Amino acid sequence: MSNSSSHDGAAGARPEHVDVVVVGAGFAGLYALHGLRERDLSARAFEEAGDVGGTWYWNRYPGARVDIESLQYCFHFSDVIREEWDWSERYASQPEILRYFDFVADRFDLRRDITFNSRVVSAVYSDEENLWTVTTDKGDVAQGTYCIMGTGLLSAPYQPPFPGVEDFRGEWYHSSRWPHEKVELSGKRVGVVGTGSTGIQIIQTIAPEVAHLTVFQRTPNYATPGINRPLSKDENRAFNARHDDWLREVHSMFSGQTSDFPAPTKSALEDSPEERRRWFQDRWDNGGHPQTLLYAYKDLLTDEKANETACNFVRETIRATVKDPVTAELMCPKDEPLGAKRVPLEFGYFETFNRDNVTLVDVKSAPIESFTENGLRTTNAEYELDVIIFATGFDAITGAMSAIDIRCKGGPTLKELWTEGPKNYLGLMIAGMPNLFIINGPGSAGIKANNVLGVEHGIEWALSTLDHLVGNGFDRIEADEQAEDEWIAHSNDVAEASLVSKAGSWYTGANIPGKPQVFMPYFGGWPQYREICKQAVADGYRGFHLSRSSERGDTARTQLQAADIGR
Ligand code: NA7
Repeated sequence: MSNSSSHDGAAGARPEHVDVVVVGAGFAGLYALHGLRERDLSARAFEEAGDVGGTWYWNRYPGARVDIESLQYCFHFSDVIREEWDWSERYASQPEILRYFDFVADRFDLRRDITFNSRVVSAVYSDEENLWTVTTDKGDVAQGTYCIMGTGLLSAPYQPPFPGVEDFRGEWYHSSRWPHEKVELSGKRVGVVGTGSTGIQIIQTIAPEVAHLTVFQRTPNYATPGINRPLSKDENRAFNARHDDWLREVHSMFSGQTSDFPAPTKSALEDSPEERRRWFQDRWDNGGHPQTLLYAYKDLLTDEKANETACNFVRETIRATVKDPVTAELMCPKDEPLGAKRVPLEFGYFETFNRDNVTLVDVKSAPIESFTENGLRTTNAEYELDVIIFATGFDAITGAMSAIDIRCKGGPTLKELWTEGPKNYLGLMIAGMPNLFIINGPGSAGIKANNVLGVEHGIEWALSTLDHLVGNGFDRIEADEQAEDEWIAHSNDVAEASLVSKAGSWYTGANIPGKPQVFMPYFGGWPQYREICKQAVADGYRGFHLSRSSERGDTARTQLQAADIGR
């Protein structure tokens, strides 16, 4: 298809004309480029980072590791990739995942369509021309009929605006902007702010190396054990041999992940306390994200009393592990259900607090006020530190897209459209933003399931939609506003019916001051989500408007054009 004007990536280059402009070179961007090339559709991808990898390019802090089993957390669309790549650990480390990205990019020769070190600052759609114009901070411009936003869930770091940073004489880092060169921590007094998944990984990794570690904790987390181990070539092969069966199974799982345990059928309240304890202990000892405690019983995410039994199990385990009773009590999460926040995986985290060189500081009762020349000051003490690490999370799910000036010419920006929360239809498209595909964005079930499956679903939906548009002479698709409202109402209903919306977190936007608070992932379950998306297509792209530029103004609902589909 179209590709005019050579692209040299230089500032001020004239617009490159392609069929599809892709934003990002993480899982979504790479799969999009591969799929587009297979269809002979031209593409240009822009990536802020210096190479492929998305969140795995940036999050190179000590101890960074995936919290979904490596065999599941990877591309599933390609036999070639699976056959030529072996994972070396149950939970791969960040360097190994980055090597995987490098391998995929090389294997499919994807880098030639990517401009690196170039951050997209605007994406503007012209209704007249049916064209997206995407511009970067380096002055690169690409124009295409379609735009795929593969900007990632966790790519806009959040740094609390503590005053006095310019006074601090030591070094400080955000976990998600970790330097490429080694940061020397040995023999230093190090402070870590934040005890989410990232903080936990950093703390358990650096504690043995540093002179002293001060952990600034605002809210404790129900972390559960990962139980990592090496994976042999044979285990990789065995997984590949049953890959088709695995795919069928995973697509039938509410959680979008498979585990060593069968799907739960019992209520937690049906078992005696002793039976429950054994049941939980089995899963705890096996480790792993979905199969830990959340899916030990069928009602842990829907019934507060059932959930509390699992919370108590985790608290008892923390109290039995952390020797200092005051520290142990501070580390026990209270007043929030297990699973409402994403459950971090830990690898010796709780034991870390038995070390003499580790101190826990409760910054809920005495919040951090400012940096000082020598460290950090809370409302009741000053802490002298050589290095401060912020593991304070992300403006998740919407942050990266909202940072881009995305709009239709003359219309509101996406950020303005989302002032009350991120409206969208099926987590795939947005009313008022034609031909813009969002991948694993708000409204997608992939966020709560396995993110890579979510990405593959979003990209495959976009690619098959492009096939449909091209094959039927359409060149414009847009979500219907009413369909969007109905989807958001349904999404809110399913979230409300469970316990997942009962705690503030990056899922709800509560971690970012001033951000509208809505439960952003779809929580009707992975199979139901896939089925709803599939059914919308089968019903003639129900809830979308498809049209041809040559018939501008023709906005007839696509149900009326159902006869065209499948021609
Ligand atoms: P999270 O899970 O959002 O955790 C951020 C942590 O930072 C959390 O403990 C916060 O405490 C803490 N935080 C944020 N602001 C402050 C201030 N001002 N003072 C003290 N502490 C603060 O981000 P992660 O990077 O750990 O994990 C994100 C996802 O990445 C994770 O779920 C995995 O999927 C991978 P709070 O809980 O808000 O009280």
